[in-house]
Amino acid sequence: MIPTITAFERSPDRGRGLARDMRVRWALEEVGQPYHVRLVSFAEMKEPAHRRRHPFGQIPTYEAGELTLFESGAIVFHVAERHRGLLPEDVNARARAIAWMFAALNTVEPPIVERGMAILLDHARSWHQERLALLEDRVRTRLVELSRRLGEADWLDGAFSAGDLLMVTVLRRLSGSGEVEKYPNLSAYVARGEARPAYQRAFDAQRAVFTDNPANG
Ligand SMILES: N[C@@H](CCC(=O)N[C@@H](CS)C(=O)NCC(=O)O)C(=O)O
Repeated sequence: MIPTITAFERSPDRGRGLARDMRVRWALEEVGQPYHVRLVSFAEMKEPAHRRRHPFGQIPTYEAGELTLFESGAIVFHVAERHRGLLPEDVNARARAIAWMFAALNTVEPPIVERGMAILLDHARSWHQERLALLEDRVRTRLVELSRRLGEADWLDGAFSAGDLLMVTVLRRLSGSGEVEKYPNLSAYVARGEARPAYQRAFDAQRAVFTDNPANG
């Protein structure tokens, strides 16, 4: 059964692979699972047909047979559970890899998203610069902590896992800010993720959605 995922018809990131379908595509590529993509416009995402797939009217979603899932973390976990290669066999190592999945989405991603939203939506507010400084501090705290824990290791806990896959995609959301580059080990960690052939296939596929759309000139 070939699953179908959803992605932006016109991603605001202009094909830089920052939208959350990227992590799902990457997971599917890592395990060698082919997939179909249903592209949705912003208007379609808010219509009942898509809200049946995703209660919050967002991407990505995942459909395979009778199963419909939303939330990128839940989808990556589902893929990792059903295929070999993204979670260790050893029970304790598996639990630790899952903890890193949660850490990526629950501890590291929120301040990064808050910072991004503030830049996007609040730049005209009188208090913007003051709040941005505060949010950037919160991001830096997490980066310092993550950098310390990663140390000289290639991946967060032994072999590459779904925890690394999510963490790399979360750190990539800071692309262009120069923040990750302040921590050479984190920068190298992201580059290691991006160098994986599965990452590159996923990246090229999402980029093609942007480049193949004549409206993007
Ligand atoms: N926690 C959700 C967040 C989903 C999300 O924010 N998706 C964004 C794209 S990366 C979206 O659909 N934004 C459009 C909107 O919210 O209208 C996940 O990880 O899947």
